[in-house]
Amino acid sequence: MMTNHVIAQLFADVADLLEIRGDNIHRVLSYRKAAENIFAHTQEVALLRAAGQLTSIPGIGQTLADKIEEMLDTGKLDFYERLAAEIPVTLLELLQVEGLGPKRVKQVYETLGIKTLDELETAAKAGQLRDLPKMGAKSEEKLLKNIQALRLRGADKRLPLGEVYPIAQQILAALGGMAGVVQTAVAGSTRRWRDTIGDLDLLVALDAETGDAAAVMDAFCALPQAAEVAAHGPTKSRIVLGNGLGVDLRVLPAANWGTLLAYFTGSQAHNIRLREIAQKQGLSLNEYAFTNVATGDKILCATEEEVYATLGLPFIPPVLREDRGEIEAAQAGQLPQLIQQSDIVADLHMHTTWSDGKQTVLEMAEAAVARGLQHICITDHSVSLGIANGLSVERLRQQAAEIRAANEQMAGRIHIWHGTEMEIKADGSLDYPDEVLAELDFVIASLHVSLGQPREQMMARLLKAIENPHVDMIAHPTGRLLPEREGADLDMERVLEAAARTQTILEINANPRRLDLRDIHVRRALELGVKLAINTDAHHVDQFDLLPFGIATAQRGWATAENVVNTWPLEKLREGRP
Ligand code: DGT
Ligand code: CA
Ligand code: CA
Ligand code: ZN
Repeated sequence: MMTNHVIAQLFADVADLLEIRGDNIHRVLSYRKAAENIFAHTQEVALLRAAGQLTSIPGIGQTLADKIEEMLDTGKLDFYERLAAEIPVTLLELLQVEGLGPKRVKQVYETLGIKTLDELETAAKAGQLRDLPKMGAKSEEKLLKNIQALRLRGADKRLPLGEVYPIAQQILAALGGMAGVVQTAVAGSTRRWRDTIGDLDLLVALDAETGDAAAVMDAFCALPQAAEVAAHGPTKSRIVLGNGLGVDLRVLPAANWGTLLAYFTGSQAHNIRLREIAQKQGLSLNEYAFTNVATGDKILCATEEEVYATLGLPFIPPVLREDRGEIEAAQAGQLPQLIQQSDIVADLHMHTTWSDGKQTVLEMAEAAVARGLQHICITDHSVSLGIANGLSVERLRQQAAEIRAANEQMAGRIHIWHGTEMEIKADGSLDYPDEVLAELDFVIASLHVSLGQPREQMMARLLKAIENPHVDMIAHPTGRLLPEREGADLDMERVLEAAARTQTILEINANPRRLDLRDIHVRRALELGVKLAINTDAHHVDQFDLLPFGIATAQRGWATAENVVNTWPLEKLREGRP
């Protein structure tokens, strides 16, 4: 079956093959972006086609729509077949080797006939690569190391943002204290708060007088976290950490900071759009500066605001920089007023010692007060989730009494709702009967078990929960776990439509292992009028601090404060409940 997944993979391969062939970068990117958008699209491409709506997918114009129709009709893509006849598709695996770009892949293929990773490794071991232009014995040795590293980590391994973020903070703290360092920043996908990270990009700005780039580079390469130094240069170095994460560091004078930060924050697709706007103004743009093409004059930007202002644009927050319409919105003065953490007054999903949480109701309440929350909802697991010590109806009622007492004790400093995180069982039934649900302030339904069931079965389970009038919210709807578990096979469009129709809230689970709903589903949910929640699902008071990951995911889906029920005060949430 030509699922979105299969179509996206074919387009991604076409992009890579075109790049190896040396095609126009715009053409390459149009296929690559189409692949990303199709992969993440909530609606099945086959259904969109039937409705004549293929071009409603971002990045799909008539040309690509025709290609999709061809794939759906014939099960293959003639353009891909022709490329594959011209360029061996085994070259695609070579692109996974760190530091091996399409130009080099083309070169080793054309000059040495190397088509596979094994052949490349054999050639490197035999010393056959060192004499190629711009190679050398050292580069050859590094390439061999990178081939072996690839075999160890496996292709395309991305780490969850939650693992990368603290590492970034640690390294920047170590470098930020050095003499002559004016500013440090994370860049790349980490600064854009993407859910998974290919490699970490770090930047350091130096004082023109006192800055010492070589000292910063030495300190970076000597970090205790560095398992390996992949490159050690005067302004650019790369280390690899024990967990396989590559970390790039670049050092530049503070006067270039704005263009540097913008360039390395990306995304690449966003950057290309910025450069096109610059070109229309007779400017070129790279990481160092704008250059007036006619006069050669440079415009240095010390801040990103200056970069965008030079292009006649308002500042575009990094979370939006994916070329998903943010440039057009900025040009029209219609960037969304993104939700901020300071807008949040409630957390509606958390656990206590009643099930598998580490703290009591009162301890969670105190921790929530300390974080400025006005109301929280205690949602321990339900009876069938035995491994999490789920609550029987009897224990649920005992808990209600404890929460009443806790509310009295908190004396208005915070309000505690009594809820549940109820299992949607493998057979599709719900874990508590309706009359028990009716006693609760807030009912979450969740999928934790048998996530591998076929789509129709998963959909039936989830839709039944959404349709139940007592269910207020669905937690982490797909059940994905980053980086290893993809989540249930759901027709997200139908899920979102049902949630909109029944006014069921969908959660953005802030835990960085989940970030579920993901950004693109958030965006579509908002288009359909679905209400969202951002919850930490804290099992420990420290996990309240995971909230920024949820906020960023909401922002990446263009959410404003009004879209998110956690910004609503107590009374509004009480009344707004279906
Ligand atoms: P990742 O590492 O796969 O999670 O994603 P990024 O976005 O961090 O990508 P990375 O590390 O390859 O590059 C960091 C940024 O540097 C990227 O977002 C934009 C910029 N950049 C890298 N390569 C290119 C390029 O070939 N052209 C342009 N315009 N920008 C690039
Ligand atoms: Ca990166
Ligand atoms: Ca990088
Ligand atoms: Zn939970």
